[in-house]
Amino acid sequence: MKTELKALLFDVDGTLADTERDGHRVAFNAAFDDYGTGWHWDIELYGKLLAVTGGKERMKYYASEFLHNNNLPDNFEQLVPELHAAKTRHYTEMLSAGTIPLRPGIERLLNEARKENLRLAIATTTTPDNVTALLEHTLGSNSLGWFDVIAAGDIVPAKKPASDIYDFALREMQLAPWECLAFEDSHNGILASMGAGIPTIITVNDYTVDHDFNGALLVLDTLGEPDQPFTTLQGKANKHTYVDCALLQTLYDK
Ligand code: XBP
Ligand code: MG
Repeated sequence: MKTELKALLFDVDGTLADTERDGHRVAFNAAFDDYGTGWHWDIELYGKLLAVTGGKERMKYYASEFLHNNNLPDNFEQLVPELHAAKTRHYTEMLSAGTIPLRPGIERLLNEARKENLRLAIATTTTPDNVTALLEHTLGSNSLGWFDVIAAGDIVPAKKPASDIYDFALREMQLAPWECLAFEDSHNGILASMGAGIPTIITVNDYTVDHDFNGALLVLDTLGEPDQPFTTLQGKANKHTYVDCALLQTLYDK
């Protein structure tokens, strides 16, 4: 059966923007300070905590694996959603100050894909407000309408590495996985996208450069720009130096 590339599905954190180290991590620490927990997640520790996706889930993982449930406030279970709401406030304020830009090539590729009538979607673990704030403050509020579906946060039972969020986005778009390409940055991300059956392109960041991306169509340092070529870490991009729709079509046709 002849198939056609119809849609691009994007992860957010680490893929659209480098949000973790200087965004989410800083916002978590600000929330911990607000509540006087005495916790601080430094850059190295945060890298370990990224093993678990989702902010609430990450705090629980920290409590059980790093604090070993010692010195936890009695009301910890109730405190987690409150801390998370405070963290979301800090994070979205940071985004509205314009401190976190999109990664190279993202804006260019989204614009080109729209011209080529490729459909767009978001499939992320992060809270919906965080996605809205990132898009509004980087691409403008109209950009929310560029995406057929913004699948985010707690709308599915299981977060990445489960494939649920991608399965949800595919259902909403009424597309089969082989009609799409996904963009991810992490091992948990590619487990989710490929778990849903979607061929996946990876752009790494400092936290994910050593992750296992077995099965990826291509692993790059960034999507690149005409004057800022990408470096290929896995797979073949032939003569291409930045990701555009022509390269995506070549990868898809393989
Ligand atoms: C992103 C995440 C998110 C953010 C925090 O994973 O793990 O949890 O770190 O977001 P992915 P919230 O890029 O694979 O979707 O605090 O809003 O949950
Ligand atoms: Mg990610």
